[in-house]
Amino acid sequence: MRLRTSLTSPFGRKPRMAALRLGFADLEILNADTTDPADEIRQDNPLGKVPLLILDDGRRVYDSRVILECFDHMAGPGSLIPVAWDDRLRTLTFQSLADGVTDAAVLVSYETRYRSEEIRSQKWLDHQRGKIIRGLSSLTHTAPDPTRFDVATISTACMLGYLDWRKQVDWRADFPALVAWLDAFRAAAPEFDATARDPA
Ligand SMILES: N[C@@H](CCC(=O)N[C@@H](CS)C(=O)NCC(=O)O)C(=O)O
Repeated sequence: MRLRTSLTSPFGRKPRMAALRLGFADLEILNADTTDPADEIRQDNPLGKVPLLILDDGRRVYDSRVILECFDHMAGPGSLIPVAWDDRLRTLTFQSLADGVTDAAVLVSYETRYRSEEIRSQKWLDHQRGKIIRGLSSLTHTAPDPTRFDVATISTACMLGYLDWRKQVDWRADFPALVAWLDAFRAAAPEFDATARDPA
C-alpha cells in the first residue's frame, strides 16, 4: 500500500498515526504536492487533495475518513471505529467535529498564504475562525476519552497539532482543558509525537 500525502498535512497525519498503531509495516509513505499541476495526485483524486491511499490492487481511496475506515476494516472492525452503534455514532461525530475545525483552520491558513493582503477577506477569516472557536468550546465541554485510540481522538489530536503549528487561534491560552486533553492523549499515544513534522 502507498499513502500519498505531505508530512505537514493534518489530514495526512491521521492515517500515518493509525498505520503506526496498527503495525502496517508495508505502508509506503510518499510525498505529494497539491500545488503542482503536474503531480499525479490530480489524476488519482479529482479533488487534488491529500491524503490518498493506493491499495495494492490499484484502487485509489480518499479522503482521510475513508482511509481510516479502510484501515479499520483491514485490521479488524473495532480497531479504529467502535462497532457498537451508540459508541460508533458518537465517535464518528467527534471525528466530523475535529475534521470540520481542521477544514476551517486550513481555509484560514490558505486565505493568509495564498491571497495578498489587499484581497484578503476579514469577514471570511472571522467566519472560519468562528467555526474553530465554537468547535473548541464544544470539545471543552464534551471530548472523546483521550486514553482511547480511535478516529475521534486521532482527528482531535491532529487538529490541535495543526493549530499549534499554524496558530490560526491561540487555543492553548483560551482552552486550557484541551491542553490537558492533548497531554493525556500524547502520553497514551506515542504515534502522535512520532508523526510530528519534525519528530524528536
Ligand atoms: N476531507 C479531506 C480534507 C483533505 C484536505 O483538505 N487536504 C489538504 C491538505 S491538509 C489539501 O490537500 N489541500 C489542497 C487543496 O485543497 O487543493 C480529508 O479528510 O482527507
